[in-house]
Amino acid sequence: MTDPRIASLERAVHGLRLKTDPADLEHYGRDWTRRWTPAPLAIALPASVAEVQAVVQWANAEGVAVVPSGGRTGLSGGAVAANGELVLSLERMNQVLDFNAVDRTLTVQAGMVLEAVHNAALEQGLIYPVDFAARGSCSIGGNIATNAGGIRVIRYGNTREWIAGLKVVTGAGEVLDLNRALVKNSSGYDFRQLLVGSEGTLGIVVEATLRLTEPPPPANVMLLALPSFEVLMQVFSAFRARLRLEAFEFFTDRALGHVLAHGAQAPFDQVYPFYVVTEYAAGDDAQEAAALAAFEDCMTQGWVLDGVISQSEAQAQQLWRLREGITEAVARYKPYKNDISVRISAMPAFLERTQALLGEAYPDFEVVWFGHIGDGNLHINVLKPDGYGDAEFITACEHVTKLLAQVLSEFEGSISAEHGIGLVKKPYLEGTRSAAEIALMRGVKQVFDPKGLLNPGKLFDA
Ligand code: 2HG
Ligand code: ZN
Repeated sequence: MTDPRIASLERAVHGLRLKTDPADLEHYGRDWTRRWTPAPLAIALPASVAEVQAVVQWANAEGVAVVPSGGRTGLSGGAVAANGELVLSLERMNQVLDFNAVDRTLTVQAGMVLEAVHNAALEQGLIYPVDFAARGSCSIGGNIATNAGGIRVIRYGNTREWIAGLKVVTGAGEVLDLNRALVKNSSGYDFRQLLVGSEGTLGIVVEATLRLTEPPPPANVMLLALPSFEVLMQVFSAFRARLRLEAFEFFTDRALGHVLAHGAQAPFDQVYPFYVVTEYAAGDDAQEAAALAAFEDCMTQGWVLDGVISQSEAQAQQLWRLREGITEAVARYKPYKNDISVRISAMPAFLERTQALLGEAYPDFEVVWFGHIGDGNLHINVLKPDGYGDAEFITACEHVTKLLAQVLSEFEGSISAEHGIGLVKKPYLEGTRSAAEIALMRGVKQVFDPKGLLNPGKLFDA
């Protein structure tokens, strides 16, 4: 029997597209975490801001929880609907609304896929520079909701730097047009930035005005082989001192092993313990010479053992695949993911402590390290061994995450660098944010979403 609330929603929002097939409930009720069993009430697919607002107003009248939904590529359970919530998918709202050449802004609907945003910017001779491996599936609204980072943060910063304006529907059902693409606006609280990274708990992003910038100079990609963790920061400093870095990413031999097993081409004839893939401006002879000099200095110091420089766009992509393919290559092991950050300067000491902690804590589990070393952001994926039940494995990993959270709190780092808190990291929020901050977050939630209907249970419990 159909839930009477669905008929009520259909009456309240005339013409709203709804999906209730079991396959759709399953598809839209989960994200890339794959940990929770999806169980949404229904999927609403509004086509306009007015429809989003009407759905939220209906949800307030009926007391129905709403989970905003983009590409659902999140890794923290922020878009999971496992408790009879209404999923509000923005996927039909995926158009460019405006390009302004003078302001250098692109206004888009929230359901637009990141790659389509990139292409729309390129058509205007400009770039939207936030980029990561999920570009073909994630949506700009989801990127904004999590303040997504990625592989070019080192040069361009996180999503929040690129948001000139936001249109949102609050939990109370009001439409707010925030900042309206002003460059300067010193008129009180900046709700636009408050909404960025709020994980769908305060409002639903429906439109965004994005800042664009000029394309970078031609770049080369270099893959470096390193003997140890200890030299990572030295290599980073040596390269950053000489080059305009667009990216500086690292991964371990284990990570590479999984990507090769998944079909990528081996970069060297032999195996090394650690690798860095870096992209840097190489538009002229001086820049190319600087890159070679940085490489040679690091070789002389013994910090780098081997290297390859891309000779073509295709080879650059092959080298990038070694780093960007890791998440997909390890997915079949249902990894437990940590996405942590410390100040860049604290990285060497933190790495040492964490390596020792994980070595002791996980003698039986394979741990795959990679990440955005230039941003102080590490991804630590723990792979589930055969023979372990899902629940048993997660319990073991959560125990270690508690220890890791303690180390992070000593280092004044963050339990979520760029993936968000969602459901997965909720138990550890106190290690990263003070009690006073969390109390204020609850207060803010109460103001924007008085009935607590937007993405309930994400970030913190009611
Ligand atoms: C990346 O940097 C993503 O590739 C995913 O943030 C990280 O799978 C992960 O743990
Ligand atoms: Zn990442």
